[in-house]
Amino acid sequence: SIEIPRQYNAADDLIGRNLAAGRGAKLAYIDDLGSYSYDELARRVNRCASALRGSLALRQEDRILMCVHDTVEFPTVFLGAIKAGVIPIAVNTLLTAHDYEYMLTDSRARIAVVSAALLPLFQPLLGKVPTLERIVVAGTANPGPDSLAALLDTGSDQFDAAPTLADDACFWLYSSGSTGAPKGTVHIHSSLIQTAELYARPVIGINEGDVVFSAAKLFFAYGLGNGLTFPLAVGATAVLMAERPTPAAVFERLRRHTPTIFYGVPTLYASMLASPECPTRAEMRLRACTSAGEALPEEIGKRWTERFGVDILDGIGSTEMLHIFLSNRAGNVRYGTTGKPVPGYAVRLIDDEGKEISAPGEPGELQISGPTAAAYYWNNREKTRNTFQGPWTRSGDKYQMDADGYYVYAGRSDDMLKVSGIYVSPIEVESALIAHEAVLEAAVVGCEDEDKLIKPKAYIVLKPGIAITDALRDELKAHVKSLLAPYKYPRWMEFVEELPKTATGKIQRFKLRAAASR
Ligand code: 3SK
Repeated sequence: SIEIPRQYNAADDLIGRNLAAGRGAKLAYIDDLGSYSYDELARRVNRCASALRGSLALRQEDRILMCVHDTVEFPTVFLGAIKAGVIPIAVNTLLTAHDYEYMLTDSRARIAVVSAALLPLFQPLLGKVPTLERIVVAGTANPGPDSLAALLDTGSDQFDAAPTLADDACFWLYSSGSTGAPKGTVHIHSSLIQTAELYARPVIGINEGDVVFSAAKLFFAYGLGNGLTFPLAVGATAVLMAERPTPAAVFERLRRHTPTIFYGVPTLYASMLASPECPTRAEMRLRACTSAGEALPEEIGKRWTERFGVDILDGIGSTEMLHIFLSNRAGNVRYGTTGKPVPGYAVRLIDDEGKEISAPGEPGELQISGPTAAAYYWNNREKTRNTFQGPWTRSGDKYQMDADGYYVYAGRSDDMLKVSGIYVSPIEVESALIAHEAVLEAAVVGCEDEDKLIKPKAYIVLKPGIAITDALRDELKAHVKSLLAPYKYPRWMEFVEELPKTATGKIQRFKLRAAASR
């Protein structure tokens, strides 16, 4: 790991190093509405920091929740808060009002900064969540008194960073598990720059000449590194896109901005390759691509390299470790594996008896040790103790090592599914299905689609007398989408007479997983 002074502010470092290097006039961001130099970003961050501490009267260590699409407003608020010593909590923009109510209540964030399109989900929470004092609206075409633009107008171009320490809480991300509520994962100031120095610089080879584009959004730990920490750490330029990363939207940015580094997830790479609209090799100037979120199928990787002449560096990270700790390397890519440990991190595989596995081919739980581990889960001692065990962080992923030291994904230790790179709890989907009047019981497992990527499949026992029709299938899918974030809905439904169960009535998911994979 790199040396970080005891008094250290992550935002001050990420912005200040570019001004000190004379990059003030260089472009830091390009979003859907414009381009912003490092000088302009620094001004916005200072204005935000001074407005948070000034007109909003926030104190050091207060929290603000951010539900913000990928525009320059994201780095403005995220870094502005950090510079002010205020703790930003960046949350997934695809969730429900119920999820946001939980996160606001759990975190006791005093302010929510919310993209205009998401305001209807948050407005009813003002008054309902007692600790929420105000909603600031980002990305509005008509900036009113509650807008981020108006708030920034109250701030100053100059702001001295709050006297934070390297070990102080800096920002949170929420991480979900198979049971229980999402956990506020508390990261410290020193971690952001460490992810850039340990992974992005040596593994991707990012430098100030790069133009980077991440289809993974900034609210994910993966996207946050890709589109904020890494480019700012080296003075590169990042392209931001507010809309959903459909192949068409991504192609448009690849053609318009010709990034040199592209960061995606396997589902997106598969659908890009399947699209007739995909740009040609000659239209692009990619020199590096990365994938994370779920294991990249070998076939997708090979087809990408064949088509574009550039490898995808598949890796794995976690919200808890902040970014990638195991990755393939340029010139040494072995598709179908997640590569080898990133220097600066140690990994080990632990068997069911708690013993470390040393032989190749034996699967065990992957545990990681490295300087970017989160400090703890907010208000959750039990889960903190279970996940963060001394220097080791448990991943919940099973891996095995091959004879050459490459790590190969072998599934989850819990029941969680990774769908397009986002965790989905099968239990949550089952509860939503059971809430429908036609459903008696339901069990959800992962099933591979035609690209070998996991999607939720539901096995459903209907109440007596309910007929199986296409209309019922559509209704059940719509019902799940109305209760949960839409990406969680079951892509397939199989109606069964009964679910396989143990003598004590526990659903035997392994039998359903085996059935789903046939
Ligand atoms: O899902 C991953 O592999 C990942 C990668 C980088 C940062 C965070 C995550 C969850």
